Amino acid sequence: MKDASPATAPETIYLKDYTPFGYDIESVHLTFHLAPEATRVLSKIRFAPKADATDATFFLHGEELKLISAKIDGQEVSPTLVEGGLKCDVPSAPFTWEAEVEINPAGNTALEGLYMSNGMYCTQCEAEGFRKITYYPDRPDVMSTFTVRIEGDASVMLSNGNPMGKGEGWAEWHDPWPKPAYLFALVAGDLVNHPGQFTTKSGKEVELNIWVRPGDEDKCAFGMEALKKSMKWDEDVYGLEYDLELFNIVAVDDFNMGAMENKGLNIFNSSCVLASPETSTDANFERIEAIIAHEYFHNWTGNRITCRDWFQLCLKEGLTVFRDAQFTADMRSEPVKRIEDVIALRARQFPEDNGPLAHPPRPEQFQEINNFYTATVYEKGAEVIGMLKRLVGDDNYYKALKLYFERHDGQACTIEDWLKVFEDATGRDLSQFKLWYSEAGTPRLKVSEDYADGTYTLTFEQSTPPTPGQPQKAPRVIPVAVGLLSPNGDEVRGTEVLELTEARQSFTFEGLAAKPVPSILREFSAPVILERETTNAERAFLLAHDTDPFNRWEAGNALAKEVRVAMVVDGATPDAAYLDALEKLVRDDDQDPAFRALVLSPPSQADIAQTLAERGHTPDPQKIYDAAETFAQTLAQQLETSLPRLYAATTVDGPYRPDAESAGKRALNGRILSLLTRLDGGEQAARQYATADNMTQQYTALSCLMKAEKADAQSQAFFDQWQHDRLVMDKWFALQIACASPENAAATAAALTRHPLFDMKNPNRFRAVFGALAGNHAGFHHASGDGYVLLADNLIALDKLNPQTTARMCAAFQTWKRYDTARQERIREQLLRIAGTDGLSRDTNEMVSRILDA
Ligand code: 0A1
Ligand code: ZN
Repeated sequence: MKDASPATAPETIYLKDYTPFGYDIESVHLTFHLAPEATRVLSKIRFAPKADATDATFFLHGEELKLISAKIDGQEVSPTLVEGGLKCDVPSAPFTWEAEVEINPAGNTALEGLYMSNGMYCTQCEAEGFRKITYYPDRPDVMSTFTVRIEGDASVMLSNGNPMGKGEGWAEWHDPWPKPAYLFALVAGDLVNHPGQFTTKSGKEVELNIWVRPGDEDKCAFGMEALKKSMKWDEDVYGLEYDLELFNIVAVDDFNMGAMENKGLNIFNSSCVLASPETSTDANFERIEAIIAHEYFHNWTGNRITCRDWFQLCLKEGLTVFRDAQFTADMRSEPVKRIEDVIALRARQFPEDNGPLAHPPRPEQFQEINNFYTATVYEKGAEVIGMLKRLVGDDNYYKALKLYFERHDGQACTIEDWLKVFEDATGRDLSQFKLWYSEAGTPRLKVSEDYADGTYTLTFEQSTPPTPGQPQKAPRVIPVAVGLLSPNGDEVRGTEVLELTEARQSFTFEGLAAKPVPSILREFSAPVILERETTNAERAFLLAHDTDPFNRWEAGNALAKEVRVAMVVDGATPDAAYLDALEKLVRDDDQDPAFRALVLSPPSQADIAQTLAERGHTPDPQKIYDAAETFAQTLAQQLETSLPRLYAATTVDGPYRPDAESAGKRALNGRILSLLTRLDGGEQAARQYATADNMTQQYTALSCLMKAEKADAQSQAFFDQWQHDRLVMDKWFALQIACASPENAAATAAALTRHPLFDMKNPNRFRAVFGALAGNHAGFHHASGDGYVLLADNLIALDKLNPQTTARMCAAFQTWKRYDTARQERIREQLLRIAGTDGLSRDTNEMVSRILDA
């Protein structure tokens, strides 16, 4: 009798088990015969056994491949097919491996490997997608040059590197730079291009192209300018020049992430490259500029220097996010960018770092690497570099980076290599600093103060709560930027960076005539949670007087949170002093409109829930929602007489321009319109909707009307106007759910999943609906539990098609332990239902198990 075989437990991969591959690859030749359901891929790879190999096993990764034939040095061989690939006996001297496989791009809904999107062939190989194209050592430390021949009937056929030739039905490409397989790309389709040109600082001419579907060519100009600005900026700031004759960008509609930095052939989610004033908001323009820069910057930080293994992902991602943030700060406004980044960090990374999915920027184990493209690896990874730069100073930072590029160009590196460069360039010991890479969790920084006889003392106590697998935490190096203000508002000590290294540490400031007001953690100099007993009066004082714009915003933000917490916990009424401070600010034309818009933007309801949880309360989503509504209504009433005038004064007339200054003004105008809509029943918003000639103003007006439940006509008009445009339709889907009242959110989302334009296979559309549902805090967490059930139903359905996007969306449940037992029970039920689904993917299984383990 045959035993019932137990379900195989998913394998866990550990950093400590790293072993190099036993072979070098001298060259790779690939030939693709494209056909939607049966593409043939021929590979010809020159392998050389390494003299010092510790493991000579010849294992090639391969998944979902039909092996047609394999040869070594021209002789047919019969490799052994094993779980996840094949093994073969190979010669002990250099040899040529040839294989022919068949794959099915049209049936590939996971969007990893070679797949089809609207009739176009495209690839996504990071992290481990190349193994779905052919048998190969699919690991980032195996690097080679690639020569690619594509045969098919598409008018445009692209791959990495420089073009070698093309004719009727074929094209050939050669990439001279050795690269890992995850940077391989191929695109074939009937595409049109928006061309451009860039001359590098050493005088090399580079041809640029953005390739899109016919009809989208009028949405490429902004992306092209962003690309040229990025190329110039990387030369000016980091001295880094582009290294091929050609740089191609392709827009695809079906894509799991934002974009991908394949060498010389970046592939973009169309939402992250296509832009026009009529169809894109200011926020879209800013994001597109940043993502184009990010992918371009990867050419050096990621491609020329790559990662030894996937545990080192933050080596390329943290650094590249840090670089794109520097770029945006330079192109736009430094303080505004910093504030936006901190808002995003708190919204996405803090919940991760303080919940069941917490992991260090460099994790030490995973089951599915795709689950580690996280806010911790990306955004906290960038914060860590920001701290390093602050600790060593700007000059030393650029000196270390110069050394990094000199020493490691062409290599696959580790975090140790990265830190060693800083140690060698500066003479500094970074062993304690390294804890930021190896330990998870957001440090708490308790601050107390003392003043006597002209001497002011600040005492810091740091501690980091336990995280999964890491119960004990050691003190970290924390750079705390501090300035001191005198009671009359003058700055008596400019910004100084205090370097914390111990669990408890004091710093003194002498010669102060009066007890100062401290401005701590200026520019958010470290990703920590500051805990300090202070008063609303002092926060209002800092909001009015701090010279550090970040901390001025932070003071306002802290006040906004305190006021809402008091409303939720004690049933307080909105704080009058805070309302006055906001009124003063909104009228203060000397202040940057973008800054005023940020201070006027309420903290998110999820953020209030997190703050309540940190203070030991169980957040009630409905009460948080009610407090937000009451506060906004009270503020609107307080400003009642001046709102129409303020609205008129901040309206941006004239042709739309996406620059930061105009966008800042429109953001302020939008905040004012949302307050005004609470009083005028939507009159002004309807007028703005009717006359808007750009998406920012149209979208803002529509969202105000939807929130007021006065948008029936406009919502239909918007649909009629834009139903042909996929990206605008994503907005229409998302907005209805984001603006729905708590009791209607799940039903609105459910209805939209039945809309003819809902397409589960398109990640953008799925995220539009379910990202909006999860983002509607009170709606998703409505006591009925309907939001949880709807999301779980759809995750179960999506997992069969696209595990990667399903797994990422599971994070909506990660904060479940902060809510009351009834909600916890409802969420747990759904998590268990997902976990119990037959044939659940490894991706989703890992996420759900980690969340359940909380
Ligand atoms: N390296 C890309 C992000 C990316 C990661 C994985 C992908 O598919 C699984 C796709 C893109 C970046 O940082 O932009
Ligand atoms: Zn990246």
